[in-house]
Amino acid sequence: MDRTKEQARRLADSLASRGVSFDDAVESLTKLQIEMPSWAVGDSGTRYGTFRERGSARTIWDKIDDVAEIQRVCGICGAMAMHIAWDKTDDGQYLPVKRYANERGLALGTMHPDGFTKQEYIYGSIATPIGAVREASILHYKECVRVARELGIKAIGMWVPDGTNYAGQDDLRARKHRLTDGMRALYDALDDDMQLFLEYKPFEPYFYSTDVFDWGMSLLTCTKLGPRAKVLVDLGHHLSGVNIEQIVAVLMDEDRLGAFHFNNRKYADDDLIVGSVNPFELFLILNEIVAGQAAGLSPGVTYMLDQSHNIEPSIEGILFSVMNVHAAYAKALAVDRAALAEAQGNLDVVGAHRILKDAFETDIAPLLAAAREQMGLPGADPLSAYRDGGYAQKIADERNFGGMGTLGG
Ligand code: PSV
Ligand code: MN
Repeated sequence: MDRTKEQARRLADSLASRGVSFDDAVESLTKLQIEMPSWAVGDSGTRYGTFRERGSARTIWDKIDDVAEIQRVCGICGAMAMHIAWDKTDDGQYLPVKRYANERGLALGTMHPDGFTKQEYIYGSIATPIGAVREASILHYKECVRVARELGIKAIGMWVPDGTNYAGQDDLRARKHRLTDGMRALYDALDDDMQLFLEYKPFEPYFYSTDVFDWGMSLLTCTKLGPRAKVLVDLGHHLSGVNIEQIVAVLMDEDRLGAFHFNNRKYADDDLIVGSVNPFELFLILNEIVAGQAAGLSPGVTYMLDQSHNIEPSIEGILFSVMNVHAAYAKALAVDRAALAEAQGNLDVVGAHRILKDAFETDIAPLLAAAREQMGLPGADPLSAYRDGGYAQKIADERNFGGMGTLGG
């Protein structure tokens, strides 16, 4: 037996002793889907500036090509999430976009409306005191729903970027009412088979208050709207020390966990490669999902990346992120659930904690390799397959964007 097969056999035995089937775990790994945000493959930056990347996507067509390449080597990224600020087409036509994506084996994923790119949003979009801006925001939401319908998209991912910068600037309760009324207008515009994912964020672009500041505010608003309004958890949108996995557990239990924006933070909304700062936290989040789903909760959670790749090549950053989520998910599948429940029942604090650590430290490479083989991917390591495939060179050659300053070109 060769070394790889021997490693797989040993892992299968170890998993079996935990009540986990190797084949079932592989099957689950092939079924995971992570939507790629169109905005992660173009150039992005900070408020201090944007570094340009050789070969970065310039148009919606480039973005689709890049996601198709990501899907070629990862196999679990079959949809591109859209943002109708940045993906707006000049002629308002979106069917050609859908056709182009479908021809490359991709679907179009969650639709994100705008609320921050225009001058009129200076005091906010839907919670602003200015009635005309609120009305324009509602028209924009309705247009996004119309486009979603045309493209077969079933979810709107709503980040309300509104807030205030100074105490006393606006009436906080009045803002809450404007927010709820605006979200109701959006919710009511949805078709019966569409969902609304409401994202929260404690600060930025405003720094005194934001209108949907945490998961509680998002949940409260969703509860008022109806059962198809659910909370979107962006991993970067928490203050230091917040226990995100507990938020996930509570939302699942309430049937209000809608979607994730994966990324990692060290200080604020850093939008770094997910799993790069705190892989144990990522594992614990996925562990809650696996545990909840085993209990029949939130079967249809939508996963997306929401990252900015400012110094690393975007596609490489995205690939490594997808690999990190896939690995964390594999480890979450490797938890001995019966032993964990028993340890918890026995008040065995260290024993219970150790069961999670054992799963986290399990070498799950054979599971991922088997899943990737089953999906017919070019290799067991997506990043290496990408580097070997020549796509980076191809887009660097083809996408002439007029020079990169001191880097030449
Ligand atoms: C805001 O920080 C956010 O997380 C929202 O999801 C936006 O749509 C996205 O980032 C794009 O920057
Ligand atoms: Mn986000």
